[in-house]
Amino acid sequence: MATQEAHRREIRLVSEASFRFTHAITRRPPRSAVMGLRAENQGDPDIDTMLVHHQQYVEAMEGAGVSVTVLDALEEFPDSLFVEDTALCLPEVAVVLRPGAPTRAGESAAMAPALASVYSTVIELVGPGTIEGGDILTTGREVLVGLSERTTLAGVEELSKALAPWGYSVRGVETPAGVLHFKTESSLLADTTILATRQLADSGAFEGYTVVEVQPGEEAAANSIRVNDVVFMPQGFPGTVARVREAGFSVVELPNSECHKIDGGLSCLSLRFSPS
Ligand code: CIR
Repeated sequence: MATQEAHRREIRLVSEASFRFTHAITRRPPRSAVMGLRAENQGDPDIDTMLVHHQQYVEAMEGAGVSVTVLDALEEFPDSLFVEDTALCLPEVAVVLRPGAPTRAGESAAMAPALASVYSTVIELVGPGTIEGGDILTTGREVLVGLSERTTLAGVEELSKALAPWGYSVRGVETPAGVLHFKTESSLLADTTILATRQLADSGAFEGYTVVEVQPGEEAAANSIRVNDVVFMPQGFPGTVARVREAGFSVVELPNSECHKIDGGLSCLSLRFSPS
């Protein structure tokens, strides 16, 4: 009986690995973030406000039971606060990625030592493809990778080969034209439940998954993050927050106005993981 119970608990833990996290790595926003990449000009971010929001983000993660490392700001890389794009962290292995934006390519090497301090196995992709973490959605079933202007087929193939020894299945899908990253428009809520914009839900990428659609007009709410028992969502999207609560999830709203001006969502601000 006790063995069966332990086995059931192990299955539950394994299947929740995509949103149960003990650790996170973030990087303090640099003053140079005023020069961060963006598709449209929505005005420069106010860095003092961004720093306040970042601190709130770190405290919210800690409140969800995560031990958070805050790395020093890197002034030479204006987008370096968006650490998610530099690595993929799975329980067994961390993969150092290859950002496709030329101004961001050097951010990965700066992240590698922090990963080596917590993981016994760290792999570095060597190219020639490129792949950014914002295009990678790890579910309870597979690793979905959106092909985008930053993530190439060669990058997806290299990741797929790198993860094969651990039995991960990597599936390349399309990121809609004009959308920065696959996760700009989608997030994991539970193992097989995804929050997505209607555009992405209609793309066919989520066949076999339950999809909660963001309220039309609230597309930026699609970049949220499930962390342990909470879903962190950006402030200002009440219709979508109501839908996520209705679907049975606990929501904590966080301010993200300044990162939004340089196309950054909540997921971009951390690498979240539980090394095994
Ligand atoms: C960029 O264009 O690379 C940054 N300004 C925003 C990166 C957002 N990262 C993410 O969605 N994972």
